[in-house]
Amino acid sequence: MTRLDDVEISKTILCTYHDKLLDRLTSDVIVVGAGPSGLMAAIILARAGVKVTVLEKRLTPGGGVWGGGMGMNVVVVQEEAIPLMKELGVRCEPQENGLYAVDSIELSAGMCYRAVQAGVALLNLLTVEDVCIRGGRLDGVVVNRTMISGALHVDPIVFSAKAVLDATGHEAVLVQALRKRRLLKTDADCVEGPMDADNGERFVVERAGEIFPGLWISGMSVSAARGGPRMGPIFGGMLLSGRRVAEQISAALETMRKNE
Ligand code: 48H
Repeated sequence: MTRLDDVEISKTILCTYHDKLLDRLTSDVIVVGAGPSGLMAAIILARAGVKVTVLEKRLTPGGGVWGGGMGMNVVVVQEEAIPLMKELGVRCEPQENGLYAVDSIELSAGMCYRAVQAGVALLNLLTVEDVCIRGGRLDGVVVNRTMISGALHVDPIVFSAKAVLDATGHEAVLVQALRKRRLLKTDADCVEGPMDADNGERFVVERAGEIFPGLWISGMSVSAARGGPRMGPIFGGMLLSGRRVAEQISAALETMRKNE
């Protein structure tokens, strides 16, 4: 057996994490929130060679997928999301009603695995507290350790990016940071609507997009920001919303490259 030196173990963690953190202070894309829509967007962008950093406040990435419906660890997806599930390598069990049942542990863990394998830096236990705006464009986020955020008077640090995705689900944290300063001109009074799976799923896909220069929204952030219906434990719309926003961000990065 290798002789184990306790300090060397600590040093390995410190050096590796320090290098990763330093490298990720600047990214092409920051995704805030490692739920299904944010992870889907991150995977697609990273597979296309984009430098993507995901910031997640909890210990465990995966967002609302882990809990399935009412804590029963199964989620539902619809036909349109099956190609994405195949790309993720996550198994779906077809049902007689045309829906598919998915093990929520396989989906959450599978998305995290695919993201990291694609080159995404997934930094957990970091809470995004605020936004940076320069020249009318959102170009970074203000971050603190989750254990510190809101508990201790310790100043945060900044991560910058060419594009930022608010994938924080029901909380829509970055949208709310803009709203409280009255910086969002549209949808100022919108709140998430009551349950309606069919329209809710359509809404989060169709209305995903750039809501402020430099800031995109996907998944439940779309419902919260633009007043769409909630949809309960069906997750195809979250994945498709993430894909849609990844395509838009990809096109925006391409335009930025041409104008550089
Ligand atoms: C860093 C943060 C912060 C912060 C939050 O809730 P999510 O799973 O989000 P989506 O939109 O990908 O998926 C929504 C889905 O899970 C859901 O809730 C559905 C379908 N509900 C339907 C219904 O009717 O209720 O993930 C958001 C992630 C979580 O992991 C949070 O911990 C994280 O964002 N997060 N990360 N800084 N300030 N706030």
